[in-house]
Amino acid sequence: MTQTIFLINGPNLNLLGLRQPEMYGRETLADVAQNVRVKATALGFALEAMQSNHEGALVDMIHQARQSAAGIIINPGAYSHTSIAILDALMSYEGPVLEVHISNIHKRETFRHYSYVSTRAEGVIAGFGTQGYELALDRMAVLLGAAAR
Ligand code: CA2
Repeated sequence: MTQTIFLINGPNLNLLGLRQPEMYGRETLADVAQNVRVKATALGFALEAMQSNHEGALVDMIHQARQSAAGIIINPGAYSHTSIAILDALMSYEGPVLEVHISNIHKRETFRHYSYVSTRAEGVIAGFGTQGYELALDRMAVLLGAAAR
């Protein structure tokens, strides 16, 4: 049966490509989902891309992943730095979790240097622009045993 990967984006990432291109690039969130989906299909996975600006809705998506997703690629946005609720939800999820940040959070304000989610994630990508999502998918394929490395 085809395994599904959840691509979850948090608050304000619906504005991708529409504002602050110097920080977050010119690709829209729809472009990102399309690129990752093409790659996922080539690797034999289904992709479900979702985004919310609401912490509880993100928690619900992670709960949904417990039944439906073989792995989670998540950019929790600003909630990375604040949300124990999202961390707890991810703790209840058994599959691999990869965290993506478009910008290099370690080169920015100190309040962005700590991510609760990183304490749960198998791996973290930061500062690779929107390409980071595709790199995370490559890694997810390895973690799920669909690609050798
Ligand atoms: O670098 C990242 O991916 C972040 O997760 C983005 C978050 C920020 O709070 C994190 O510290 C790092 C902010 C997302 C804002 O997204 C926008 C995209 C385009 C235009 C405006 C905001």
